[in-house]
Amino acid sequence: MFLAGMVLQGASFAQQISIVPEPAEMTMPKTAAKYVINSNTKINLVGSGLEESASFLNDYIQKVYGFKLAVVPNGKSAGITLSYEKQEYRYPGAYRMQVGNKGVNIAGDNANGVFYGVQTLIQLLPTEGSKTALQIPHVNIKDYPRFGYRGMHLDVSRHFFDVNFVKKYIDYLALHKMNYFHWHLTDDQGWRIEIKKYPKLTEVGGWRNGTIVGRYPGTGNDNIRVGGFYTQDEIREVVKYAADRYITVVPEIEMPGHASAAIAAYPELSCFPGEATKKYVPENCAWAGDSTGKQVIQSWGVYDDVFVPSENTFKFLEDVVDEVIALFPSKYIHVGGDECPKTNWKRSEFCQNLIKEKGLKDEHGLQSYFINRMEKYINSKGRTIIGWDEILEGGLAPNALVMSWRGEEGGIAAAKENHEVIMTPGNFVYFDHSQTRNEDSVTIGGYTPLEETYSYEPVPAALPADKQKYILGAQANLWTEYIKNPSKVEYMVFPRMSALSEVLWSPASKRNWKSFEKKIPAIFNRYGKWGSNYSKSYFDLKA
Ligand code: TNX
Repeated sequence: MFLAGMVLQGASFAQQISIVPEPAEMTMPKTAAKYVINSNTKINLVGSGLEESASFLNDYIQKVYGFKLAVVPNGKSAGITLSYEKQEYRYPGAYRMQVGNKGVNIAGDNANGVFYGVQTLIQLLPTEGSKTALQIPHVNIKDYPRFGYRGMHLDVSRHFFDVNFVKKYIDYLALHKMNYFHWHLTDDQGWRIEIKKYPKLTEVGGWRNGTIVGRYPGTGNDNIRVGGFYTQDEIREVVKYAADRYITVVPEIEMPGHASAAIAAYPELSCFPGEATKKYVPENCAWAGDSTGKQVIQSWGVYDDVFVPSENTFKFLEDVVDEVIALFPSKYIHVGGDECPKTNWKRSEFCQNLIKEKGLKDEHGLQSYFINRMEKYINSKGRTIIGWDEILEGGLAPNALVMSWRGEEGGIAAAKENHEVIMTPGNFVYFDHSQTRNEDSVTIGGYTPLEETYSYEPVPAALPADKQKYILGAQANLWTEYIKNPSKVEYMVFPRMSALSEVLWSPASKRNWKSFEKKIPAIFNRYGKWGSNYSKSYFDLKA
């Protein structure tokens, strides 16, 4: 009986390896033997540049298990060894890992690969049992990413999230081997990045009355002043924090639409400054704007108040871009471009004259002119623009990368024109959609259950073989109209983010819903260890 129990335990343990995203290749020796990590275990660093990986592991063990390991540069003793080993793969981040009697060896193609090996090791740590003797199974892994762009977005405009939470969010990306954080910093309901040259952007544009009028009243934050912004020092701190985790932060500054917070601060950026000045004065609320009585809009949606394509606006945007570029080393600068109503451009004499003067076809041509001009400026600083798929309207800017959100059509069209593409189609990767039909909180609408996200294939079958290379990867977006605190962010992203990580990292041949399903209990245990909220709706669906 006892022996049979042991064998069974061994067999079931072997199946309990639940690494997400699933590694490219993994073999387990036929043994239930385990290597034990305890407070005497050392982390040996062989080579330079491995400190970040060691400290991420140490911080994790400290936080979850309450002890720390000694880090030994050029160490040779048994324990955990981090080192380098050349591996030829398309994207950075490949690593090999062996766990055996003598310990754990992680060899990365570069420091990023070692860091990903450490993430895998973290997922081998037990979520139950002893917290002082951590048993990990013997295993051999060879792993590398499928896509070069593995992204998550966070809208901090509709609701503001402070630096501490942004860092936590970045840690979630790191734990899932994701490498791009798209920071949606400006929108109609708030401007969140300090721009030294235009202080009113955050003094006025960073704050609003929390009461939401219109759709779903009562889902806001009551009749109080809400908002906030990041100082430039805080932005630098976040960029560094992300870089230490091999994550690039892509900033987004919305133009020409979704610009009414900026216009509340500087009405001259609108086609009709007089109207704008009046419009952003709130009525009947406890917090009624700054000393001039101005505040940003108090409802969700898309607004006619967009940037006027004047020389004054371009000067303003170039100044903003200068400060943004100095803060963010990212090759990519996101300029938005989505949902720009043409109402004001249609009724503005200035815009109509500009259309004639520049020989443009119509307002869509004007949108293209706007984005092209900003692209030229941003390219002159050595950076590439990203835009939402509406930037295809009226002609794509020559070097732009397209984020395809209204389905995949925009992405397919852009790739056919030899433009780089990141897929973010609403049906699969909009994490503001509900993940259950029994939703117990208000969401924006849409239904995107876990399996839907898991089934997503970023390279469309409709794309000719020679154009597939333009699909750099995919990203999930988290718009926060109905997400006003960190706990709801976690609830909306987990477990879908874990599913997405497998879409982006694991070889297509390794992606299997049935195997992923088996890992869900372990994934949930891990969220528990992180102290994170998550949606258990997957089990509702099964019930
Ligand atoms: C569309 S997706 C938007 C956002 C909203 C979102 C709500 C995109 C480029 N624009 O401004 O928050 O829908 O799902």
